[in-house]
Order: sequence, then C-alpha cells, then structure tokens
Amino acid sequence: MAANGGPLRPEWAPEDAGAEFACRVLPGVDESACGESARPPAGPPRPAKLTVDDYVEGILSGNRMLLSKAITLIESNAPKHFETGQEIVQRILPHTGGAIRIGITGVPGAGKSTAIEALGCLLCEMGKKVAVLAVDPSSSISRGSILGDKTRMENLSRTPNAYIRPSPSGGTLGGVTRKSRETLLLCEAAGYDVVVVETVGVGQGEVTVRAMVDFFLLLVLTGAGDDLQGIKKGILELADSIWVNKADGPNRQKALSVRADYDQILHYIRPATEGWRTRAYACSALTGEGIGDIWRVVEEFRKTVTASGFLRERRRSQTLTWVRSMTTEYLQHRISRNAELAEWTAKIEREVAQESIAPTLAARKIIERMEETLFR
Ligand SMILES: Nc1nc2c(ncn2[C@@H]2O[C@H](COP(=O)(O)OP(=O)(O)O)[C@@H](O)[C@H]2O)c(=O)[nH]1
Ligand SMILES: [Mg+2]
Repeated sequence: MAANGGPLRPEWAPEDAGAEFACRVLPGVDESACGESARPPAGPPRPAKLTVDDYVEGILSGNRMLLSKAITLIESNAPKHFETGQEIVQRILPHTGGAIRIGITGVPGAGKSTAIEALGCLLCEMGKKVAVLAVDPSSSISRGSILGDKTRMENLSRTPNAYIRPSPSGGTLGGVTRKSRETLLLCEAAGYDVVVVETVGVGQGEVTVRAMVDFFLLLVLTGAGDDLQGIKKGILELADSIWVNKADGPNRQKALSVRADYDQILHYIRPATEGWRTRAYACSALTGEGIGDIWRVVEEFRKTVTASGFLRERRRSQTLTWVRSMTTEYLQHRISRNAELAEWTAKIEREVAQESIAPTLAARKIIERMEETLFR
C-alpha cells in the first residue's frame, strides 16, 4: 500500500495501473476524530467484550445502546455473531409478545414515513414507547430506497421514547425476514408497547410484513381518476384497514370520495382477519387529522382479536410458517453449497427442461441423492 496521505492504491491493483484504474482507497479517519455517535458515551470504561448476559440485561432494562448492538449482531452475516445473536433471542423470548405489531405499506410517496412519525409522536405523548422498523427486501438491488426515512422522522427520532431502526440491507429475502422478525422480538423485550414496521409496497415487502404483524395498514392516495384500478392486485386482501392519505387542502374532497369508493369495494373482499371488518378512512399525515383515529382503530382491533383468540392464533401460525420456510430454505442452501449435489440437481433440472423426466420423479431423485450425500 502507498504511504500515508492522498488516496491509496489497493494491493490488488494492477502494477501498471494508470489513472484509468478507478479504484482508490481513501485514507482512514482517525477513530478519535469520530463524533459521539460513532463512539460509546464517555464514562466508566466498558468491558472489553460484552457477554450474552450483558446484552440480555441491557435489553430487558431498556438500554438503547445495547439494544442497537444486539440488533447489529442479528443483522451481521458473520457466523460467530449469528450464534451470539441466537443465544440472545432465545434468552429474551419469554419477555416478547407484549407489543401491538403494526405494519404499514403503500407506494413510495404515499406518506408512510410522515404518517408513522405523526402516529409515533402522538403515542409517545400518550406515554407509550414506540419502535419503528423498516423492511425493504428490494434493498439489495435498489440500495436502500427507504434509508431516507431516518432523517425524515426528525421529530420522532428526538423523542426519548421512540426507537427508529432502518431496514437491514442486502441479503436474501429469507435473511431480511429473519433479521426483521428477530429485531421486532428484541424491541418487545426492551419494553416497546407499539412496534411499527414500514415497508415499500413493491416486491415482496407487503407479504413479508403481513406475515410478521398483527395489524396491517395500507396507505393510498387519490390519483388521476383511475385510483382503484391502479391498486396492486391482491393488496386489499392483506389489509386490516385502508387510509386515503393527503386528505388536506384542495385534495380533501377527492380523498373523502375515494375513501367511500374503497369502502364500497371492501364489501366484496374477504377480510384479512377473521372476525374483523376491513374499512377505509381518510387522514392527513401532514396536518395530523385522522391520525388519532388510526390508533383508535388499532385499539379496537386489538380488543376484538384478543377476545376472539385470533391474535394468539395468528401469532402462533405466523411463527410456525416462518420456521417451516426457514427449514426449506436451509435445505435449499445445503443442496446448493454441496458441489456434487448442486451438479446432480442441475443435471436433473436440465432433464426436466428437456421434458425427458417427469417433475415428480425429478424431485424424488434430487431428494434421494440429498439423503445419500448429506444425511448418511
Ligand atoms: N399534502 C400532504 N403531503 C403529505 C402528506 N403525507 C406525506 N406528505 C408528503 O408526501 C411526500 C412523501 O412522504 P413520505 O412520508 O416520505 O412517503 P413514503 O415514501 O410513503 O414514506 C413528502 O413530501 C411528504 O411531506 C399529507 O398528508 N398531506
Ligand atoms: Mg418512507
């Protein structure tokens, strides 16, 4: 590597690389020059390495720094962090389940972040602790379309009772799902009463989040007359309530009429939650009008599904479904990681493509080989 000062040339750069070799490494910043956010607060010296006990006690006592560090372990892809993360999750499990879990989806620009900030501030004023998480399964491709949220929720992020965590970025859908679910559990153990999960209404975001929350809210806009046609197929079936946002100024009347249209349509759609009628409302995240109503609807929902036992049932089945999908995914991973099996699978799949082997027989051949290779 080059001497200090100026951009450094990485070791793997070609010897004769000229200016056209675009990769330069900028000199590192001296750690002591970092702001407070990058360093633990001054005070008694911190033990060199945190134990699982430290994490667990910290989380249970609502220590935000330790909560954040634990989430970082959960999000890490290093096997050692994974093991520690799992130990923490196992230990805090008895202290989870206390929050109401709310998912919010809608197209980019619908006003999700603004609405969450308004709702979050309101709940904090009511003395509640609110955690806001984001799930963006497309982040590995789009490079974090949702990351701007943290700066947008400026008021909420200044509130001591609110905790905001951006989306884990990158990785497979299964990875993002696991990290988000475990983060939700850690927040519950840390005493947050309400966990709000924001997701972009593209890709698998809403399906992923629907499967991890109690109450799912869809935020929509009034558009150019074709509103209801423009709505993503199948999304109304996932929602526990629909909110026409930006019902303010000259848009207010239109919003109220679109709300009525949605309410009409909802008569023909099977509700997402047994024993609950999904309805449409109007609100303005900007003026705050109707934001209190969101909370009233959530409370009514919680009362209804707790009394009927559906909430418990939903959570149990969500967890089971998740475990089953992780098992399947893990098997897929084992197959693809084993060179011999991967080759065998590719060969069978070619035969399937050429229609020279029946699909069911193909699956059986792959499984037989998997049993021989992995389990004997
Ligand atoms: N007029 C009006 N603008 C809003 C409202 N809610 C959000 N916005 C604006 O819409 C834009 C997108 O909002 P944002 O919360 O970032 O949307 P997200 O992509 O769904 O999270 C921002 O410029 C907001 O200020 C609302 O209720 N009324
Ligand atoms: Mg947003």
